[in-house]
Amino acid sequence: MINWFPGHMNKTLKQMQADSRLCDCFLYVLDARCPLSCINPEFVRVVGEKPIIFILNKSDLVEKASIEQFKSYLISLGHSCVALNATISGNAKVIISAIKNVLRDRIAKNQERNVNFIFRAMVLGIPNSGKSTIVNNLCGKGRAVTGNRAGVTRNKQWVKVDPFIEVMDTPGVLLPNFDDEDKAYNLAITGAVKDEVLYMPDIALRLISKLNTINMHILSSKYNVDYDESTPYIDILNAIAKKRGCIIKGGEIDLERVSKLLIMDFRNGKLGKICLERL
Ligand SMILES: Nc1nc2c(ncn2[C@@H]2O[C@H](COP(=O)(O)OP(=O)(O)OP(=O)(O)O)[C@@H](O)[C@H]2O)c(=O)[nH]1
Ligand SMILES: [Mg+2]
Repeated sequence: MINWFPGHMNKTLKQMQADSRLCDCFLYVLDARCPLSCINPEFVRVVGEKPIIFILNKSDLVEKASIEQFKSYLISLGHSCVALNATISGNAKVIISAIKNVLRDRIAKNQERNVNFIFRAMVLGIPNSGKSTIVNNLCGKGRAVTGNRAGVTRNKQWVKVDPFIEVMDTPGVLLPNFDDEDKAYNLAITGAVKDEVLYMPDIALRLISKLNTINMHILSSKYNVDYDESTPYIDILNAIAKKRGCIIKGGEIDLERVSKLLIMDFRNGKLGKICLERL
């Protein structure tokens, strides 16, 4: 697969490492459609030994059973974890409770000594996982710029979300290389990688393969196309193109357009609540 780790991400990581000294805990945002693919080994150096609260974001796009499985798994590793749909105003309050819970001993000590102290949490994760949406939800204002594509946040910013808590939004950082091609495809499918650097038909074919493994009927019922276990994925994509009028002059299939259509339908939840990973 292509090399997609842009140079500016190294600079971002260095900055995050420097800023992390000021932080008391980390809000590690995972896309609930592929939580394991969102774990970035580079973040170990940023987080160190400090507490992590994993946020299974975009949980509205995933079936409940998967959310519960991943939540139990992350908790079993000794971390905190909350599931979230950050697009609904007020939902992120659970994060404030989670921060207060992981820092409860330090908060109690401060109260004993009657000192006011600001605790700081850094929001980190791969691009497009919803970090800025979470920050906006936490402060109730459009403070952080968001967008449904990778690489929206460029600069760091501290935002007060509670009398005693500030959070910092950070730009998304991808894994510098992939030993696991499947994880790379999950990130491409869910929109963590800029679409401009991807060959969309390649991503669409992999999505078809994954969806058929999960449930053979997802695509047939959504697009009203016929196929079985032995149908080549490209034929399924062509059949969807015909049904949706993705045809160019001369009757040829518009592969790029049908690929984008399928991927966008998945990203927007139009194919149902689907997790791409199993534990
Ligand atoms: N369905 C759904 N969409 C979400 C959720 N959270 C965020 N989004 C959408 O995901 C897209 C990306 O959100 P951002 O908050 O910009 O993501 P980010 O992690 O800050 O991205 P970068 O700054 O590029 O790293 C936006 O279109 C959001 O509306 C969620 O819980 N559910
Ligand atoms: Mg952002």
